[in-house]
Amino acid sequence: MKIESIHVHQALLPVVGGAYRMAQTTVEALDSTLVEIVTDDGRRGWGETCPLGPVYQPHHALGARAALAQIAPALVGTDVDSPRAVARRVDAVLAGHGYAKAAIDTAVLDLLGQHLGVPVSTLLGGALVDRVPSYYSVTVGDPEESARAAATKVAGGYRRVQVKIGGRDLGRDVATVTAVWDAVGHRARLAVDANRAMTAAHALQFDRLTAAIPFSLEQPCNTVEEMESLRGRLYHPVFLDENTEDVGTVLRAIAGGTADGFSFKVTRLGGPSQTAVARDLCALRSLPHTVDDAWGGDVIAAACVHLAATVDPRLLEGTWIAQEWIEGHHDPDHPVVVEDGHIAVPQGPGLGVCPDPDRLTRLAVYGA
Ligand code: 0XW
Ligand code: MG
Repeated sequence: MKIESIHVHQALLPVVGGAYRMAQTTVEALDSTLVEIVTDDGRRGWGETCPLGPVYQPHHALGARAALAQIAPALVGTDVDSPRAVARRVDAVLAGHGYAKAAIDTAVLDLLGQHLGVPVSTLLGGALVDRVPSYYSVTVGDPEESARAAATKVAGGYRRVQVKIGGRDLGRDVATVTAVWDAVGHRARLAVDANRAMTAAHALQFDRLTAAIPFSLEQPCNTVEEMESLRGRLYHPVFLDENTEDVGTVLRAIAGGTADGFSFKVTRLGGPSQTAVARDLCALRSLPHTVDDAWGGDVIAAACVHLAATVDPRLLEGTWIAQEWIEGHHDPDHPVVVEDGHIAVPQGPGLGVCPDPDRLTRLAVYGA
């Protein structure tokens, strides 16, 4: 199976409800990049990368497309032999830019799955479940509004709620988390995500003021060094999200005891193959983690769910997908959706989703 051409598409994804609010940034529409690899035997494999705007992490849509313009010509005419072999070719023409390479890795897994007649979950280690738990993310808001949203979602089947905080008075964050806890209590597991907005001093104060509420504190501070400075000083377990920019950082955090868990973003780690390595490192130390991405449509959602299905259910915190915040689907025939707080693992060989190119804007074609 040889790569005949690589098509790069764009999908603009306006946020349902107008805005998604986090501590330091609010996004109103997301710019997703889809990669379609066409092989000489007529197969089409898909990948997707959709940074959450340009400041959530050091990724942006134009950067992804520039990286793909560098990579794609070098892949045309080469074999789709294994994800590792393709990754070596990709790494030989561009250093870094794992979030763009992630779309290539996903498309290669899709093609190999189709070729072998197995789902991507099988290529990643084998699905242990046929549906995975999702979690709901309550954006930064006032206490009553946040408590109401959390209670509604828990009543709808979600068993984990992430509450966004930060970028405002500490008292409001304490009040918000307290209100959510009062509303859902032990009916859901809580995560509190400051998306890097706190100083270490604020994180310590917030931690003490909420000591009686069980939750994991996700990425309160900006840098790995600040996060390391919190080690052993918090009541709450601490999760790393934005800092996990590659598997090496995950390894360092595990070895150094910096994190009690992780919120993995599949594209940030370089794709499903690299995230599977992070999954295995976590399994060695019984560390819980999510398997999700920052944003995007059915393709990245399917990739996340396939990988999440291979995680020891005891360690899987859930898979967040952007579906509730997006109008429509790349593949209306096989939409990836949350139902009853869970997401079914897509069926069939490969990813099990195939976008309709008419719903996308073709930006570039490399090869025939
Ligand atoms: C809740 N998420 C998975 C969705 C947004 O992309 C942010 C992210 C997070 O945990 O930071
Ligand atoms: Mg997070």
